[in-house]
Amino acid sequence: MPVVDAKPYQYPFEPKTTALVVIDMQRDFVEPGGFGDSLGNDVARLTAIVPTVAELIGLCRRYGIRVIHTREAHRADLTDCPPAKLKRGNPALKIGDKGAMGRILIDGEPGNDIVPALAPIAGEIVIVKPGKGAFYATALGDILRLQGITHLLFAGVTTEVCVQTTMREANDRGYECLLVEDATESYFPQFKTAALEMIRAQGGIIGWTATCGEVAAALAAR
Ligand code: TIU
Repeated sequence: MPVVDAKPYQYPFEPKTTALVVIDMQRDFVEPGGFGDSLGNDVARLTAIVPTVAELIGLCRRYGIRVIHTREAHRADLTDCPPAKLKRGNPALKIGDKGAMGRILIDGEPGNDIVPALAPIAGEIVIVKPGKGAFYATALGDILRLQGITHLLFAGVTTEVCVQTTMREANDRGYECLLVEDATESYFPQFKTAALEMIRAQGGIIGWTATCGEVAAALAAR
């Protein structure tokens, strides 16, 4: 069985019962003109991790680890968007407004797509989620249970918002969770550092962290 030299201690996992969850690697967060940009963020930090996320996805595909993608998205009529979420942050462009890549954070709009370099392939599940967590109001929990998944590797953006929320949801549901450190990013470097530290503190209170290279080494050595 592969064993990752992770923090705070070793993380053994069986590829057949493990899934990689790639959170919200969408143009809306990673490219200029999307939702992240409209909230006043510099998206360059997020764009920079695309090659590492691509490497991790390729690795998982090669070793038979199921790859699941998520997208944060709302229905065109916004009936699944709480008014509080719509108003929050007083953004330059609100959810549903027309931006440079179509309507902001709306399912089916160009900006809502996963970036081309990380596009899902046939057979990979895409979870469309209205919240920050991927378990809220989605079929993710049922899918993982039916597929016999017990271990989850996490990548994507942003570390302290959708990634951490989903990892906490997964931890409460009994999954053994590992966040791939260099395949996740935040608009705020200090928030990424803090999120990684709080996840693995107290003996891995939420889960483990390791680099993409450390996951690759575990898979190569098994
Ligand atoms: N704003 C921010 O940091 N993140 C989000 O709104 N969504 C996700 O993290 N995907």
